[in-house]
Amino acid sequence: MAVLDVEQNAVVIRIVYDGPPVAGKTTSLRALSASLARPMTSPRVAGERTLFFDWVEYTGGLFEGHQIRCQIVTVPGQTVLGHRRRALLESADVVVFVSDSNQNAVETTRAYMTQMRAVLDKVPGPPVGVIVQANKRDVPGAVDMATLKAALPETGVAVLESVATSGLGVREAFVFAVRLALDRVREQLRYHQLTVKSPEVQNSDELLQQMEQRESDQRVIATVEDTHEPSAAWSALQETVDAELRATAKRAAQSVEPAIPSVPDHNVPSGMIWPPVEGRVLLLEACATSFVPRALPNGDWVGETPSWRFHSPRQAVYGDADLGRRALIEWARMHASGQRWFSAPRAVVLAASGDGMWRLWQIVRTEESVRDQLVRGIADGSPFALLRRLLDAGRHLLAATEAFPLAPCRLPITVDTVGAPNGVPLYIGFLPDPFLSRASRPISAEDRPIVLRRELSTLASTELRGFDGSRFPSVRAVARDTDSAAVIDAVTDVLTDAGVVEAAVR
Ligand SMILES: Nc1nc2c(ncn2[C@@H]2O[C@H](COP(=O)(O)OP(=O)(O)OP(=O)(O)O)[C@@H](O)[C@H]2O)c(=O)[nH]1
Ligand SMILES: [Mg+2]
Repeated sequence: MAVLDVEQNAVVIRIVYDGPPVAGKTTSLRALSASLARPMTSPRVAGERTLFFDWVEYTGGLFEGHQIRCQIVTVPGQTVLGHRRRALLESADVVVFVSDSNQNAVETTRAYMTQMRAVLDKVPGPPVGVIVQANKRDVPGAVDMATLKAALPETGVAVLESVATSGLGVREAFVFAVRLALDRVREQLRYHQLTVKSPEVQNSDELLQQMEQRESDQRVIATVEDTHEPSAAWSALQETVDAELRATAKRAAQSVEPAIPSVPDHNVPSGMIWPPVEGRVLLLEACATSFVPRALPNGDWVGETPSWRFHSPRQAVYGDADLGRRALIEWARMHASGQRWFSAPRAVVLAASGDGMWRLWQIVRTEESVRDQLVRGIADGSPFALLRRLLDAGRHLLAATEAFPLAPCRLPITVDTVGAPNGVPLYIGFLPDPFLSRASRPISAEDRPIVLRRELSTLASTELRGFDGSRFPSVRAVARDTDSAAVIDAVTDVLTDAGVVEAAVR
């Protein structure tokens, strides 16, 4: 969006600070604002979280006789605000991608950078430059730079280290970014692509106004489109926040910060649970036994009650209820569109987390996995029956490699995430965050046996250890006509590798 403002004799460029949630974009801009001695404005923040952007304006230096005016903005990192992030990225002349050095942020960093690249690739004109500002280098256990670089989805990108809280490295990244932006402007000049006009927005207020206007235009379009697919569940989900919700929000805002998030219960306000009616019934049952959630190493929260499992991704936390509800709608949409592939019942709930924030939980009934089925076989079956179960496991896994790639998002095919409650393979694990999930992709006929062998070997090496090979019949003696050759071969090879059957008994 660089423009040549002839009236002001200035080239106006936009430098966008992008990156995963809480990576330190706002903190970087705050440090830069201090270093440049220019004020930072942050409209409509929710606590520490950016909702729209932070803004700093800086004029300094000359380019071809024109002053260089920099509009420096951060994006909001929360996944649910992806539409605002995208709009700002589309306006960038250069991006400072702020990454987080915490071990558990590597996956998100990677996903965010891939998303950023997809947006930038569509920006018309010369390529938009990117510099990675590897932030939080001071945190204990920070991933080393080589690992961090290797985890980035693109190679050859400039990376500078920073500690935004102390300002270290922030100004250097900014100076480099301005250079990249001016390289782009020079290309635009060369090909007569540089627009000569005053910039669309002159200050933070105007940018906010522009973004709000665009969003309200899009809502009108979305409302018109929505009327084509009326559904009681959807309209119930989208009903406005009622007094009940406001009361809960107030209670949540008053409570003190707990280390462990509060868990949902069946009294959550309406509009905060999907599916609206069955979901509440499910919650009543699932939460009949209380549980204390525990954090996984990646920062996600999980919990179990006798027949139910709960999961809340690290990043699925929202500063206000409306944002959470927006995310809930995306989660619900994904659940609804993939019912053919997912075990049921399932629910998604937005619950006050106890610290004034809101957290999304998904709740799944515990189903027997391919691994569980085999383990049950070990406990009560003969070697013959056990082998039969291994062949069944292979059949379900192979069927999953054919069926799951048709689901609306990529689903991991493992002995723990595939089950066959009614003889048909279903995904029994937790769904990925729809804002971060990857598109499903077909698994080729050559790759399917590879997945099959990988998962069967996992089963053999963990569950069949200690079995005496001499007790096993040959795989062919147990196989039925309905077992495919791919499964029979895979089971035979895996058992032979595990030393459970002799190669000779094939
Ligand atoms: N230790 C350490 N903490 C940092 C650093 N940079 C930022 N933080 C902390 O990380 C937290 C999040 O920082 P923000 O700057 O608000 O993150 P953000 O990327 O703007 O987050 P969103 O706006 O929600 O996307 C704050 O508590 C910061 O103090 C750093 O270099 N080192
Ligand atoms: Mg921020």
